[in-house]
Formats: sequence, C-alpha cells, structure tokens
Amino acid sequence: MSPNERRVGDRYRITPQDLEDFRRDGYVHLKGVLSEAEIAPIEEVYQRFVRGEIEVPGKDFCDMSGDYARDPSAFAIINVMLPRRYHPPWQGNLLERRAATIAEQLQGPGLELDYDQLLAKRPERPDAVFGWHQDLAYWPRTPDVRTATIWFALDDSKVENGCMRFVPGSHREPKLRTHGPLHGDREKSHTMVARVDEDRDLIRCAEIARGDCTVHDERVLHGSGGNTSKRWRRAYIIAFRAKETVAFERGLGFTHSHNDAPEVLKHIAELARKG
Ligand SMILES: O=C(O)CCC(=O)C(=O)O
Repeated sequence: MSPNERRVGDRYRITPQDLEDFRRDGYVHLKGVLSEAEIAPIEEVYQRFVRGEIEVPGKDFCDMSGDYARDPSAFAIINVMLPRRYHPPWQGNLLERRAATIAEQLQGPGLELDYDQLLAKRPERPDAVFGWHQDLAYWPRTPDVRTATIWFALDDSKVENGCMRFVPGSHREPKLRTHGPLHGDREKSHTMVARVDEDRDLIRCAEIARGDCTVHDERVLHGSGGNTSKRWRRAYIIAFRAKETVAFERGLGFTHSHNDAPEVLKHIAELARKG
C-alpha cells in the first residue's frame, strides 16, 4: 500500500506487518503520514516556536542535551514541551488526528493524547546527542502502561543529522535498564541516561524521510546521535497513553511539563525507580 492509499481523511491505515514489527521490535517506521501539502501549515507554526516567537515559559523551552542554565542561543537540541498548551490553535491539528488513529490501531482503544513535544537539532552540533533511555524510566508505572509515541520527521532524518536509534526487542527485557541523570541531578537537567553497551546491544538507526514517523512503545531503548551535518533535524512528537494512566498522572500533578512542581517531579522519579 502506498502512503497515498494509507492516508484516508484523518486516518492512516496500519498493515498487519506494521503491527508485527511494532510488537517484535518495540517500534515501527511508517511512511508518508502527512503529504508535503499537509506538512506546510504545521511547519509554519513549528518554525515560530524555533524562532522563539511563541512564548514558552520557563523550563519548557530548554536544551535536551545540556543543563537548564544554558542560554537559548547555545541550545544544541531545542526542546519545546507541550506546544499545544502554549499555542492552543494547534490542538486537534491534522497530525494529532492522524496520530490518534495510528495509536489506536497499534495499541487498541482507550488511549488519549498525553503530551506533545518539539525536538529540533541545530546544524553542525555534534553535541546534540539525546542519551539512551526508556521512556517508562521517566514515568510512574500504572496497571495499563500502553503507549504509542509518534515521532514525526519534518526533515529527512539520517545518521549524519542525528536520527533516532533503537535497540530493537529491548522492550521485552524483563526489567528496565538502570538510568541516571545526565548532568548532576534532575533539578539541573531533565535528561536521564541508561547504560547501553554499543558493542553488545543490537543498535538500529531509524533513517526516515520528511513526512514519515516512527512509533515507539514505553519500554524500548532509544536515543539519537549528534548532528554533524549542515541541516536541521526537526521532530514533532505526540505521545498517547491509556486514559486511566493520563488521569493518574494528572492526579499526581504530573503533566510532562518541566515546570511541574519540583516535589511532583521528585515523587514521579521515586515511583519510576520503584517500578
Ligand atoms: O528526538 C530524539 O532524538 C529523542 C526523542 C525521544 O527520546 C522520544 O521521543 O521519546
């Protein structure tokens, strides 16, 4: 089925092979989720965020490869948390609607949009490395952990500009890997890193084209390398989780904002560690 045939209104059709890949590897690559014409209005808003024209308060505009003290002009990975909160007209946009249909086909009914995020790697920033991690290490565990995180590419995403890398099948390991904070502690920077043995673990680079996405679950190990190219590597991420899980998170005061109260973030980290 061509991408044209897969896009039907708000829906993107998943094949049995996609489902098999997702279950076996913990992630799947989907081609042509948006057409070039459909990307244009999204890209226009995206660039306003990158240029700082849409106000994003506090730590929700930060560098995912550095610490919070870094000046925006020095950001290697521009991270915007919860863009739909800071630009409400984005709520219900075409990517959100299509992504919801993808999440449902891969993980079943009863999911809702938990958070969105923009991650833009500046050109010629070999330090724009996103450390290895499993998303569940950041989150409280709930009875229904189903997650579908849509990672949508606004640029061709290749090894040289820091595409996503996965350890396929790692979502089936019985325990999460140990994670530690990248810089000092979580107050200084949000990022945590898991130990991955790059000689022993099977690593697959997910090179995908503009308009494609990968979808990953909550347990698969993933990260990305630096950007040594002269091009940006821009991603728009939308994560869906079980409705009850999202309600539980919100009940704790956890919204995925880096501005959530420090005691909430500490509590979440404790819960995540206990498993
Ligand atoms: O964009 C990246 O390099 C990392 C994204 C990521 O870790 C995620 O979406 O869970």
